Amino acid sequence: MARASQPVNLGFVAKPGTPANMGKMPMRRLGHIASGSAAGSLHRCTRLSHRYHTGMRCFIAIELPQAVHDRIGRLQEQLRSRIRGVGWSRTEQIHLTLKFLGEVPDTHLPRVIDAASAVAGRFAPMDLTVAGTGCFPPHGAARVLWVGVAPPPPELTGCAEACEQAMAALGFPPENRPYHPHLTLGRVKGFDAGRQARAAIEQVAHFNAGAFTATELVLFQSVLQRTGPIYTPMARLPLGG
Ligand code: 2AM
Repeated sequence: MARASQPVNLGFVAKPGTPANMGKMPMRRLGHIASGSAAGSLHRCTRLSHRYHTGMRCFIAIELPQAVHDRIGRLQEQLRSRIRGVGWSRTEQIHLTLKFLGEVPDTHLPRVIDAASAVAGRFAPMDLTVAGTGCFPPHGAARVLWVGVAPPPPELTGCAEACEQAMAALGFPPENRPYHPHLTLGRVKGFDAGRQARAAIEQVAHFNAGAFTATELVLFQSVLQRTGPIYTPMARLPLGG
């Protein structure tokens, strides 16, 4: 996946001695953001940010239904027995990212939610088929193993581009690579494992986890931990308004 080459700089300055990651902030303080309307929570959020000067690492994604997770879990099990040296994504956390934001200051969170909500409202629910497998980079030793969306419908790409533009308007740097919808199965550690992984992933290119209708975008918080990232939904943004 394309990576933002620069950290987001929106004029956010962490207060000395305060954690720069809102993941360490008690969740009850974030409750209104997750459940309330974005516009309604702006004032309260701004007040909070004056107190904490914190932010959170965020991305916009589509969640997968349980049946798709279950089939992806079985694929991971199958691959796990064939490839060593892969850090496997937690199955239940696998998602389809539309836009990675990086660090979002508290003060910007309501604006991010409003902008993402407006984008979601412009797109109808979309039928997605989770199928096909591949690796990043496309040649040589694999570093990221993924399951694809086949074929990616134009609405999905359009929605990702609209998220990109809406977030760029808020000051987030745009991705410099084309959007490639994928669900990360795992990350490969080491060159030999990368070659072995590519061969194994090619053998399951026919994989199909089924179709579902996406009805919302989700703004996730990502907290990086030694045991792997923890993703928490912060706002649910219905497609089609
Ligand atoms: P990936 O699985 O291909 O790494 C949370 O990290 C989500 O945002 C993941 O789906 C991840 O995609 C995606 N993402 C995109 N750009 C990222 C970046 N620069 N850093 C971390 N995650 C990124």
